[in-house]
Amino acid sequence: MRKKVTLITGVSGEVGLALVKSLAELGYNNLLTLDLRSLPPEYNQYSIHIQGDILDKSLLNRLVSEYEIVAIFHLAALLSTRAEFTPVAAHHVNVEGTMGLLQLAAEQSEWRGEPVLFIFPSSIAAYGMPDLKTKSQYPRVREWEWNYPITMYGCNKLYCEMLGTYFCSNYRQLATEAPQMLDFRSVRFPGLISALTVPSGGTSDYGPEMLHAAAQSLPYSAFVRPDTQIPFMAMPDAVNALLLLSRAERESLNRTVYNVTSYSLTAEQFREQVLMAFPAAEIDFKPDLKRQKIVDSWPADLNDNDSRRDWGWKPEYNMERSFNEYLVPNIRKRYQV
Ligand code: AKB
Repeated sequence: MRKKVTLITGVSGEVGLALVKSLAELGYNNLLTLDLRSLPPEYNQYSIHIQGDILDKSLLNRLVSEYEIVAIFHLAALLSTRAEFTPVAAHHVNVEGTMGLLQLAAEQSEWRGEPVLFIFPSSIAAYGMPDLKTKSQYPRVREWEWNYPITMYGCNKLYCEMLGTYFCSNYRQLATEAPQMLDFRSVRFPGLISALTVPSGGTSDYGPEMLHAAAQSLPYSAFVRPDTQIPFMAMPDAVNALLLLSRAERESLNRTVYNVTSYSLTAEQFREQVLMAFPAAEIDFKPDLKRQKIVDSWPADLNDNDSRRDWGWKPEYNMERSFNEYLVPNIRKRYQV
């Protein structure tokens, strides 16, 4: 008999490393992880790790022949800034990679006679505010508003949310009597901040980069204007959101895609928080016009009422707790300052 496993793709990224550790600590002893990179040695205890590409069909076929995949956390993606430099590669990974996994999950669901759970982190990048005036007029956007992304990554995320919803509700059902194929659930994250890892390839990275630079006494120039405002979330809340959504009763979910957020602040307010912890930090602002345009198109905040109502979402880290109890102490430990 094949071993039942929960598959995590993109595990070597920021969310993946935090998620695999949390799942293992919660007693998930059946984790199968997949990434182009190897896992840092201290993470090897948490999963059976396969180094490989989600676009490699023969690898996915091999996994299915060896394991019964009951749930998938599909985290592998090229983020917003990186995707603008390599849009075709981003489309391959972000869209075709997701399509391949949705198909795998649909086939597994049919074979098992029970839907595979498919958790898909999406992003504020799925939104596109046309200008700063509109951004300030609509500060807390709902899931269905302003879905006009201006980046390849944002387009990819929005389309894959729709693909997942289609696989969940309509795939082959209009043509056959096929049962529900898979149980697709997605959260749109704001900018995430981890104390343990430094992001790369994203456009919300100026926040965490500021903090990690300050802790290492390195000068830092943020690539946005001081008044730039987007929502952020500490990594433990992001992991908690994925876990809560994955454990919610299907019947209580009224949507397939949910906003989640924690606190919204400007780049200047972010700098002030960093300076409270590291008063000697040298932080200035040198906006990069292209990256600025991307962040300006993202909403200043998200309305996550539906997540709160349907599956009990509530961030544990507001801005103060996030900096004082999670980010600053752990970053000090990390850089021994
Ligand atoms: C990025 O900046 O691309 C990501 C995101 C907001 O999805 N951090």
